[in-house]
Amino acid sequence: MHFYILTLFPEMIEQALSTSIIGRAVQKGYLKIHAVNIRDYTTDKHKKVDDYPYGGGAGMLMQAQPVYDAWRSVCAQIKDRKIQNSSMANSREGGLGWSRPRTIYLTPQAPVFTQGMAKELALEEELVFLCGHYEGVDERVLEEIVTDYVSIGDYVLTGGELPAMVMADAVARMVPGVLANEQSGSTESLEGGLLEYPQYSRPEEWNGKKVPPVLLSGNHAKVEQWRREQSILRTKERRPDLLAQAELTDKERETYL
Ligand code: 6GU
Repeated sequence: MHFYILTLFPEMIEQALSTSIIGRAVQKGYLKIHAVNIRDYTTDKHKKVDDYPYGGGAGMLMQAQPVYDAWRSVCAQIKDRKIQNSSMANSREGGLGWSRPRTIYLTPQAPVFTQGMAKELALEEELVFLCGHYEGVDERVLEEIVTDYVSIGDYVLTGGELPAMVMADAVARMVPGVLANEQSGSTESLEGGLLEYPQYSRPEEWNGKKVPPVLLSGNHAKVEQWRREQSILRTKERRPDLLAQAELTDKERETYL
């Protein structure tokens, strides 16, 4: 899967996404991260990419031209790669029409990102993220290129880079092969709308605290039952708002809620 991240701070992206699990997935060829510097596309002789908002107000806006030209360049790269990969003869589009890539603008003025969205976006062959800075981006270029507006939560950040990296990480780990253990992509927190159960490793006793005995019992069914109960109780305690949507049996609702 290809991630194209349009930003004024490409080093920030390259640094973060070259580390740990995502970095390993890039090295193994499951993911490719393209950090695209919007400033490289400005036609301004002083390399300017921002200007004052019409009508006045605080701060500067990113101008339409460099953003649009950077995006067009990414679209051309995607198209070239598709032509290379598909023999022109049996390509459905005959090498002509190409649908525009999914293009996500990171903004607090949008629906909040969820695990469900991460799963859905992981089915795409390529994703384009536009990171705004300053007070935002000229509305006209957003209208032209953006397919999805996404926020990562109800608070304000200084730019879209951290949200883009949050989304890229969450999407990437749903791409087959990225996680070493395929199971961990699905049985974790938020699957079935419940939080994950507590976990323990060696030693059996630490700081006067013992590992719950059921986990040492070797009884698989009992362990699963205990984990399920812990998930429900933890969700009730920490995120009661999730319980309405959670997949619980009638018996579980009766027993725990
Ligand atoms: Cl997606 N962008 C910015 N700039 N701030 C945010 C956000 C996004 N989500 C929450 N705060």
